[in-house]
Amino acid sequence: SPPSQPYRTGYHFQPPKNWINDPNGPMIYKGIYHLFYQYNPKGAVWGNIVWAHSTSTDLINWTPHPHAIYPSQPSDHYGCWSGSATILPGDKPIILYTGIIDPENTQVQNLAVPKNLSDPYLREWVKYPQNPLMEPTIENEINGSSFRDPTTAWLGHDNIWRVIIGSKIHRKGLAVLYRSRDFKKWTKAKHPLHSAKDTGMWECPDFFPVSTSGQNGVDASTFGPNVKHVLKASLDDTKHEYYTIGTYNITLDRYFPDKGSVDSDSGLRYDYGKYYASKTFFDHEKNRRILLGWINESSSVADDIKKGWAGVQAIPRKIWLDKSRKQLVQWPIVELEKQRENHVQLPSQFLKGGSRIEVSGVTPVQADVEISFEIPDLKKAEVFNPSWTDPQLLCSQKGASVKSALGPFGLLALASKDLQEYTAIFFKIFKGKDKYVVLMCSDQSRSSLNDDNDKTTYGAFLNVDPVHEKLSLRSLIDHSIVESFGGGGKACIAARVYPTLAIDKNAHLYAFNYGTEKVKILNLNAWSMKKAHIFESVIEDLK
Ligand code: DQQ
Repeated sequence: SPPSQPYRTGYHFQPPKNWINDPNGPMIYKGIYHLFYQYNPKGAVWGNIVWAHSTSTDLINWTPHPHAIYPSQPSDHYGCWSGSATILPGDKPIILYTGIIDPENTQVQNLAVPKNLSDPYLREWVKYPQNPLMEPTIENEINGSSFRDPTTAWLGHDNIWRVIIGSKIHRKGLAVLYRSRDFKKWTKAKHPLHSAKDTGMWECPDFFPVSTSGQNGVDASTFGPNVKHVLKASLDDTKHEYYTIGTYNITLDRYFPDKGSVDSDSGLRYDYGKYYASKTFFDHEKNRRILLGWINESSSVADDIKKGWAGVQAIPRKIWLDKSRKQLVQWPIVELEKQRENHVQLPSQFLKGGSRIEVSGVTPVQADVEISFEIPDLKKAEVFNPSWTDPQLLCSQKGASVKSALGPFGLLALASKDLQEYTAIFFKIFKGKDKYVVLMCSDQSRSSLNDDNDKTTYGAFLNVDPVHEKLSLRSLIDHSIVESFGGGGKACIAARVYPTLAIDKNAHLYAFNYGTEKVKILNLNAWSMKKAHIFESVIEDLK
């Protein structure tokens, strides 16, 4: 008999039931990773928001704890929205979060500290009795319904803490800056750290330094010539996240995006699929910066209510500055590889135009697949039209079924035997004016026979030179998730899919090439993924 819950994940984080959204306050404390997240204890749709809490030693297997932060003061009576943790000197974690104070969703910023620092699980949190610390007023010109999501704070050489809060004035999105000496009395700076016209409300901003050499992360309070800074905003209007790379001038307390780095709808994204309200933290034990993000459903609200849950967390990604210094690179944390089993490797081989090979020996619904290609003859590539500026549009017009010379080639995930259903993750290569253009797509249009799902196709341009570099793709397949990394993490696309046939033992995995020219598979490695221990114990009263 078919499984009653075919879309529940095997190794992506999700609670047993109900709605989840943004990751909150991620940190490492005494060797334990903490994930808090927006959670509705009462149902599978957004509402009644509290901070649920889980801890882990590997960011993959998680132990649930009682809710950490929930309405208990006038300053958060109507909800405990997103926020961040900062580790104060002396290894003292502190949380800033947004409290909702009335039915109109007026927003203020609150503080909470662990009750007992000797508990590595930080199970109990105490709110500052004088909350809120920051509130909207006429004088400070903050709109009370657009004032939320404090970041991790950073400390200047002047011993003053800084934090930014997402906001907007009319259509201008902004990162409001506050300063404090003691983390309790905060003063709004005259200028925002940064703003951009016509971007609407900036939710869940994130601001952090990245090293200009290598993949190591650095602490939030690192400045100087060896780092660049990154500013990310989650745009409420489009539910897409954009980031820029730039320079932080600490004297002016302002951020200047590099030329060519645009913070508007044409800018860089962490993920070109479904991925939102993300947040990074510095893992000082492993010297890396880790990115967490929420992957929402693409199913209908009625289906979410029927299945009793909605929302998952993406696999945590290590994040660093690319050698070009023009973009970030992301890769699933190395700990994920412990979940791998049943390794299958295919010999290097040519994949003729219009052909497909099945990858057997792994469980196609719960797998990790890495494939890399080499293109024997690039000369035949279709000519790129410079008016093609929108990769998502290009991927939807030139989906998996539209062949060109070089591509589509890639993977067919969660495919039914007769290919009535599949999700295609693939590349197409075009000949541009002075270089080749690589397009990466995740085509969900045939992912399910159920048309109630949002089956939008996603796409990104991939900054890889197919003349000198191999073209690689890694996809993390997990029942209703296909999370893909192109070019070693230069473009990422997370997708949600809900097959009706390609579930459980009836799903298949293929490598394919529907272009007219042959491509060479250099490597294909696939693994089944072990089920992670996430909420396996019976959860009694979480509160
Ligand atoms: N989710 C939270 C807000 C945030 C939004 C509420 C982003 O704090 O702006 O659940 O998804």
